[in-house]
Amino acid sequence: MNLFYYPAACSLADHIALIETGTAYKLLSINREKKTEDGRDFLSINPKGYIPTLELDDGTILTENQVILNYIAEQSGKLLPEGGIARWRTLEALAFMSSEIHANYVPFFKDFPEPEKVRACEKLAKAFTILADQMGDRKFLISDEMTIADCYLFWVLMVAPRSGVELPARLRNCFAHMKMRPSVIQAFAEEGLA
Ligand SMILES: N[C@@H](CCC(=O)N[C@@H](CS)C(=O)NCC(=O)O)C(=O)O
Repeated sequence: MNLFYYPAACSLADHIALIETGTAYKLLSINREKKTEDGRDFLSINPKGYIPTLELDDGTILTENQVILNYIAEQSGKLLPEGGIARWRTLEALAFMSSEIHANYVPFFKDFPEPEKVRACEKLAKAFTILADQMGDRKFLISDEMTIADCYLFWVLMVAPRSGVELPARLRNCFAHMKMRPSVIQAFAEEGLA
């Protein structure tokens, strides 16, 4: 399968999940003109025009980070608790990070007016506190085992400094230990990140 990505963008979560689960994949970047690395028109592949976009071996296209992460987990049988409340907490955390954190990064990515940035900072600070409280003393967000929520969490924490919001210590520590995982080191190398 092909993962369309921009270096250091939210597709990094899916990239890490692919490596963690041992799934075979090919990375394809997209340039400013929305041409893919293998010379195709990206908008004809995904009219939404954004990444992550997953192209399955039969040509099927999947979009939306939460869905792609779920697909990778379901296909591999890894990174998603099989049942019980932990499974729902994982999905809940993905939805929370997407709508309450990722969406509130937009004012910083697109340089919105200051009042919108201030409002976003307030929401982000609250959301980070909620995640840190939820994490408690566990190694990862949901349990001591890594899940797809942690793949997304890693990217969310990596980007947090752009907002200027200080991360709670638990999240800073989680980011530091995840950064040393072989999957993260490999993903950074493959995306050409420092
Ligand atoms: N709703 C999408 C949003 C994905 C998204 O925001 N992707 C950004 C990168 S982090 C992107 O491709 N932006 C480029 C654009 O919108 O042209 C998801 O959750 O997957």
